[in-house]
Amino acid sequence: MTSIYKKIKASAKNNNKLFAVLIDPEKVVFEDIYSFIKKVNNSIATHIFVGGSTVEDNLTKAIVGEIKRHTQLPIVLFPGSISQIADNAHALLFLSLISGRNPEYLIGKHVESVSELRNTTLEVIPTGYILIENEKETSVEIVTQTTPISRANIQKIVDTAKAGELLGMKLIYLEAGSGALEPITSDIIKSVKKELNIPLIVGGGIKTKKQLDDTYNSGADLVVIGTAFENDESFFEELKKN
Ligand code: 1GP
Repeated sequence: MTSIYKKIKASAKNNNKLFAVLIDPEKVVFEDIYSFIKKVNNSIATHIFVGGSTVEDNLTKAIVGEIKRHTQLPIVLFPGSISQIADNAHALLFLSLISGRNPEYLIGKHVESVSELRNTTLEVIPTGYILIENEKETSVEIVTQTTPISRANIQKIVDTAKAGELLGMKLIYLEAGSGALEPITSDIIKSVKKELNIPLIVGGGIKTKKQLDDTYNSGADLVVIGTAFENDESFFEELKKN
């Protein structure tokens, strides 16, 4: 099987846009997963991401198991903590929070997670995770005790993304925060994209088809949406497969 990362890379090269629906195990009702995943399957989604800031132990594995019963889409863990490593998913974004200066989220948690990862067949994808300031405090900030980069400081955002690439990370994820009031701006995405040779993921605060299209047109290779579907599943109607 071609690796999930290789496919993301090939898609980015060919300008085939990718779309991930984010499922937070704490926010989904187990019994509703089947009907939700049916909508995901009929949409433009190419990936399902699973993760949240605070998730109780073992819940992720149960949720991934149920999602897998109903879809062929690759399931990628987007973990907020080590307890969200579930060996029944396909891949894991090995996130290093490079916008912050908390060593725990730059390398500490990663070292701790290895004893668990060793026993899985998860495809581990090193990802530079960059939190960009939003008007309200995000759960990532609270949980990680880090400060996001100001949206006005585009050069710092670009330099941070490039440093991640130079360190060998395979993806860069620009994050406005779950439920952000506004998505990451076009200027930021364009400037980062211009300098990067690795695929770019963008997420946080995208609630409309227009915002999604703007995010793609600015240069995002893969866009992640979670909250908009939690608030209103009819949004899937606008994102149906052709
Ligand atoms: C959050 O980027 C993701 O980590 C998605 O954000 O929930 O705002 O869509 P939303």
